[in-house]
Amino acid sequence: MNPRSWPIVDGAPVNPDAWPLVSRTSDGRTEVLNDGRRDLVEDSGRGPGGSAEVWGYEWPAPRWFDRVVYVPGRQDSLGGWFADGPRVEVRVDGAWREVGASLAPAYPNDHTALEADEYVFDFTAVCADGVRITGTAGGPFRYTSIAELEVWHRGAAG
Ligand SMILES: [Ca+2]
Repeated sequence: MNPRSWPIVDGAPVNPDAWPLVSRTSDGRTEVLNDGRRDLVEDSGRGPGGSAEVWGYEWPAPRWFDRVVYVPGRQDSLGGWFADGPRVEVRVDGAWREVGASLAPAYPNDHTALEADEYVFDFTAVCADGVRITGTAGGPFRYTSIAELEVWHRGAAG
């Protein structure tokens, strides 16, 4: 897969050379994560499962960012949401660690989580070469879904 260009809405785009980092996908369309569209979705409905869900990116070199926007997939009563989390983790010097982030709106950890247009995680700026949201898959079919994952550097002090 080729690196994707990053949609520029405002602020500084930090993903011009982002590579997808995912645990499993239904259809292998990882480009859905940062194609700038919210009408195409991917999910983790097939594959081995059983471990933490991961949707994220890695970059060839560290960069600063302070916001992650997660756009969930379609509404579905069988799955697509996180039963816990999702948490934002970053990779610094090869190790993943959770960042303390504010989240708006609050994530309900049930099927109503898919009703929100987006979830915005804000945190003190970090310099990392990877970012991901992670948690346990919810619903009877145990999968999560995604339409877009944006990473921004708003320039907050860090
Ligand atoms: Ca998309």
